[in-house]
Amino acid sequence: MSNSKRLRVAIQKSGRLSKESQSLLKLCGVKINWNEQRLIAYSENMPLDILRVRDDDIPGLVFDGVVDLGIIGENVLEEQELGCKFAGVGVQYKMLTRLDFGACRLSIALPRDVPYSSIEDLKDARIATSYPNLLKRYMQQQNVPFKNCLLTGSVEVAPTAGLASAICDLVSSGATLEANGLREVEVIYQSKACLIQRVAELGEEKQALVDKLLTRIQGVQQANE
Ligand code: PRT
Ligand code: ZN
Repeated sequence: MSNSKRLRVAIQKSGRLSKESQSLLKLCGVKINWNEQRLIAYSENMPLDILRVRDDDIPGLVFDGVVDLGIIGENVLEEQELGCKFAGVGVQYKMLTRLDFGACRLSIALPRDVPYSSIEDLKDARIATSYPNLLKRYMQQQNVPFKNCLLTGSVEVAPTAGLASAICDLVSSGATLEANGLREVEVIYQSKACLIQRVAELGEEKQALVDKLLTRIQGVQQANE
């Protein structure tokens, strides 16, 4: 548990959420000397430190109270939360706000020439994905049994490589599916980045800083609307 007097915020080190997480903090008036190599970046004008980690590590750091806040894609957050739930482990965190970046959807896609009329067509299909829990929840809700093929990368080439007959992957523009001869047949989850807080009390001063940041974030987001 973090008992530091400084607020600890975890953001993605390098990837699709990094730049916008950094810009958001900057727009909220947090001054940081970003040194690309450092795991920790210290704010010069607020009692706040940034931890830069892989996005997959952020939910666990918040669940365990090792950091106070985290900026993370809802897809990763919910996938991990469901994983814990399916394993019988409870997790806790507070959802502070959805953010206006990192938008994408998790979709099932099939080779373009494979006919598709309904989810029933996926009965017993082998589906490659990095999101086994979100996929499992969706297929259970639809009452359609399937076979899970867990891949942590290159999911879109699984059908061509003969590893699976369908995929379930993140989509934003659709260009990757298109380039791999795939077509989207079911959208199973809509995601954006979000800001979460650990559930354990932060203490008055740190909580006041969180409240101030949250008000500023809401101001920044309204100005962007
Ligand atoms: O190294 P680290 O583990 O931190 O990063 P990562 O490689 O796991 O994640 P990263 O940086 O790729 O994505 C971080 C988060 O950005 C995701 O968890 C989503 O919340 C969000 N996001 C938004 C996306 C996309 N859009 C997206 N398009 N994440 C991934 N993609 C990939 C998708 O997997 C597919 O390969 O982009 C490709 C599809 O894009 P289109 O535009 O061709 O459809
Ligand atoms: Zn990741």
